[in-house]
Amino acid sequence: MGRSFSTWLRKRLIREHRAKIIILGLDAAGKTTLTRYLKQNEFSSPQPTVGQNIEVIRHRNWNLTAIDVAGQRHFRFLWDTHYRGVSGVIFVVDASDSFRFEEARAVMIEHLFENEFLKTCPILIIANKQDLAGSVPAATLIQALGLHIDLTQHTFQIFGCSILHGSGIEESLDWLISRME
Ligand code: G3D
Repeated sequence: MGRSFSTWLRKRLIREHRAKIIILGLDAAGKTTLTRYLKQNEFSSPQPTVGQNIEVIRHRNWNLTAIDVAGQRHFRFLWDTHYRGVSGVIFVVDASDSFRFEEARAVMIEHLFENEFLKTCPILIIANKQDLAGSVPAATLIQALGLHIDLTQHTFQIFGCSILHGSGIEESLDWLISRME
């Protein structure tokens, strides 16, 4: 499928309130928990993802095909196969795990900022696990991940969330779809 056909299809689907979104982040950030939460509207502890999970999620009057790709280093090459036709990106960060912020930043630079396919996609960053003591608030995470330096060419927003408590998720998804329209 050529790039122009892919762009045409993406725009047409968006007019019909349908879109493909991709959920990325390091392993254990909460990607699968988020995907399940969006599907079932409740928290459940998942099994680790092998490969990817694909779910159709209904949010407001949108149908979102969400692709949750395994975050372990040896699965990250698989991310490349999903970028075409994506209208929005969710990048989940475990805001309580400051030891991995540097790794998260490196992955964002490699897979998001230098990615031809995602140049025009809005990027929603979820600072997850706000319920845990020691988790970093969204504003601090922007600095810790260097987003104010690296993300100047992209439309992005960061939301502090706890999937466990169901807080921050609705608003963050509202922002994403508002930027895809
Ligand atoms: P991944 O898909 O990014 O690899 P998972 O991550 O969705 O498998 O989640 C990893 C662990 O984080 C899971 O715990 C999950 O329950 C937990 N988790 C996800 N979101 C939250 C949250 O908002 N708060 C807290 N406290 N924990 C969360 P286990 O114990 O199954 O490894």
